[in-house]
Amino acid sequence: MQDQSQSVLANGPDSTDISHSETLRAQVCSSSELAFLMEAHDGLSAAIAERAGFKGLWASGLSIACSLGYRDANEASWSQLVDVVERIVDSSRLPVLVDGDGGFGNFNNARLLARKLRQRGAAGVALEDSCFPKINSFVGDRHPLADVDEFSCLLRAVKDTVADDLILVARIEALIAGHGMDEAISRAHAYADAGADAILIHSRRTAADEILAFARAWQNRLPIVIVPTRYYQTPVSAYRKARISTVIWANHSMRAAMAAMRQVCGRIIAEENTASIEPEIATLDEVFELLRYNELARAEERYLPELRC
Ligand code: SPV
Ligand code: MG
Repeated sequence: MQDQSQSVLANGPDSTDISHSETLRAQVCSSSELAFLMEAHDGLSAAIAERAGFKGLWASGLSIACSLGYRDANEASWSQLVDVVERIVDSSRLPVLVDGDGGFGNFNNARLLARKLRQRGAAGVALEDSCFPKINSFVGDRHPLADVDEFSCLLRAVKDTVADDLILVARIEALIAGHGMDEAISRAHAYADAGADAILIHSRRTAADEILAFARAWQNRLPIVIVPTRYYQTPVSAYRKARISTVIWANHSMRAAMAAMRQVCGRIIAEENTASIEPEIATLDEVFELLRYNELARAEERYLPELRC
């Protein structure tokens, strides 16, 4: 049974003895166990993921953009991202790996982003070698890659700025951009040399063949992180066998929420009544319990004694 007094709205990163980055490093970088990171795009989705039993969170650029009504094309600013990350961090005790896109500019923007993410209690940042403004990896065919030397220097600048306070995941978009495995592997080596802690290799195929081929060629020089959004049919046993380090379930809470909201809106429009949907949606008591309204009531007893009369 989870300690409910700590689960949601804890005091952020200071409330734990071990730093979030150490926890994430243990999961992503030094564990022989396959780790899972669950997408969160706000405080509520973070709290729900923690309650479900996940041990780490992915602050997804796509899902955060979507929840703000933006496209995943750097329409949300870095400061909007940082603000949402703060809510995610504050709403669970889990380490949060933040999707930092391409760093929102050059090395200077990327190291500023990393510094701000550290201040807000993130555990790590993933930076991808796409050009600003990026577009989601599954949209269209135009995915120009950043220059490998420039992106390596950007990673170096981030590492020099945040050292081990944030896990630095270098994400390779070469396969998304239509380049071959050689390009992906040579970029991975360049990013490892630049100080990355782990490599995220992304693929838009519906089978995991590219990812597994990458893992074979890479030979575990650094831990591998994957995002099986399109190749969801592959069982995770294949990733364990390939010694993949971390699987990110990148957008499933956002998509589940979208489907549920669409359905409920449609039914209320059609039925002009909520009676039939009541049994299918979260009760208000569940909302109050998850967000620990009881803690507030106890605090009022303590700090607002006049309420007693
Ligand atoms: C995200 O969740 O924003 C990601 C993963 O970057 S993907 O959408 O698959 O590119
Ligand atoms: Mg993204």
